[in-house]
Amino acid sequence: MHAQVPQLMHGRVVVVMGVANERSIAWAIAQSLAHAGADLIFTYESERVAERVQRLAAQIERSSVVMCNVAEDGDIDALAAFVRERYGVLHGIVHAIAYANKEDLAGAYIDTSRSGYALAQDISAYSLVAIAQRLVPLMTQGGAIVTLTYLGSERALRNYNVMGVAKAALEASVRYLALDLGVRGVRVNAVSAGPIKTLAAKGIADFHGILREVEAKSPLRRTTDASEVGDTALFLLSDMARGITGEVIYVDSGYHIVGV
Ligand code: NAD
Ligand code: IMJ
Repeated sequence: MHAQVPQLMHGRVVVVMGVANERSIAWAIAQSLAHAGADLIFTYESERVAERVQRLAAQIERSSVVMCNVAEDGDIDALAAFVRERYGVLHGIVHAIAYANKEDLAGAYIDTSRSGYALAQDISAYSLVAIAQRLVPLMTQGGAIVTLTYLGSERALRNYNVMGVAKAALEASVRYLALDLGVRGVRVNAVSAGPIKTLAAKGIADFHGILREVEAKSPLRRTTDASEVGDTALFLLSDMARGITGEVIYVDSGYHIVGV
């Protein structure tokens, strides 16, 4: 399947943040990167998922695993120290992390608390800045950063609420980071994925109905597969995308272009 893009990432070191299980979009991105020859560093949120991520990473040659809760500056400092000591250089970062309180992802946006708003922004948007601050100094040969976003950043989508506002901040952050980092040869882009049944989609009201809507209305008449997101992230992290920065690329079967 990946025969057309052999070793696009040979000799490239990439940090992949956000694998929780085999359904995670970050895991699909890791598959694409591994097939293209990249060296991968997986980070995981907490001891709760440690064993699962270590078991998954063991399936991939040339990989290592580090704990990193992005709410903790010290954890990100430790990640940077690990990458510096073990690899000496970094070429790519995959940021596939989001979190909001469950109660803020249902009902009315107007009910969002100050602390719920701050939490969603901190984990889902500010974390990209905190990570770039500490890891970009290791991108001494240039590099690329890819994050994950969703259509709820620009359309008011039922229940997405505080996450939509955090994703709007994340996308704006992609543009400002791209402006900062271009002179260093570091590109920053986002992939806006269509709905995919992952842990982050569990318990979302009528997720099944949302998937059916994409099947019915999108130009490609089907839902998004995580492997499609993986291959687009690979493209953005590779030299094939050397002219692209500050951009949001949609991998959503074309759903977002369709009018009523
Ligand atoms: P997922 O639950 O597998 O991944 C989310 C990850 O965020 C998990 O690995 C979790 O451990 C991590 N995380 C949460 N808080 C963290 C913290 N404090 N420190 C470190 N890691 C933390 O679900 P996913 O769908 O693969 O989500 C990945 C990204 O894709 C998210 O940014 C999400 O918003 C985005 N996205 C998902 C969809 C979808 O439909 N699933 C669509 C578009 C965009
Ligand atoms: C999430 C909420 C509401 C509607 C949603 C989603 N739709 C989709 C998602 C339509 C596709 C998934 N998504 C794009 C996300 O970014 C999810 C983020 C998320 C999910 C949870 C669930 C469990 C929890 N906190 C969360 N924080 C962020 O406790």
